[in-house]
Amino acid sequence: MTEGGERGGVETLSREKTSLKEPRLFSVILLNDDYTTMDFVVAILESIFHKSPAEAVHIMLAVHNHGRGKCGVYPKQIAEAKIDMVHKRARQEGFPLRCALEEA
Ligand code: TYC
Repeated sequence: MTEGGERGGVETLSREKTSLKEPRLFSVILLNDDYTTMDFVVAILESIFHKSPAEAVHIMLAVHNHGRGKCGVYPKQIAEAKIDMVHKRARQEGFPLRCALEEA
């Protein structure tokens, strides 16, 4: 609330409008390939996406069997940073593992 002014003894007050928007959310989608090892994918899901060992195996097998699977949902910058980390780690190990970004 901010003070407006005073006219004839009547004080007018004006309220500033604040509109807070929820951040847009994005899914990180893991893609299957024929060369990345299952163990490496599980390690990525545990270390970068903080999945439990059981969840990580479940997601890895879903990707292996269906071609793609969701690793998590994040604000855009965080999702992009995680994708960069996956691609960098995969490149370092010589695997073609890829992730995609999808608006949730
Ligand atoms: N299809 C791979 C294999 O048979 C395993 C794999 C799973 C690779 C998930 C990528 O996102 C992936 N070794």
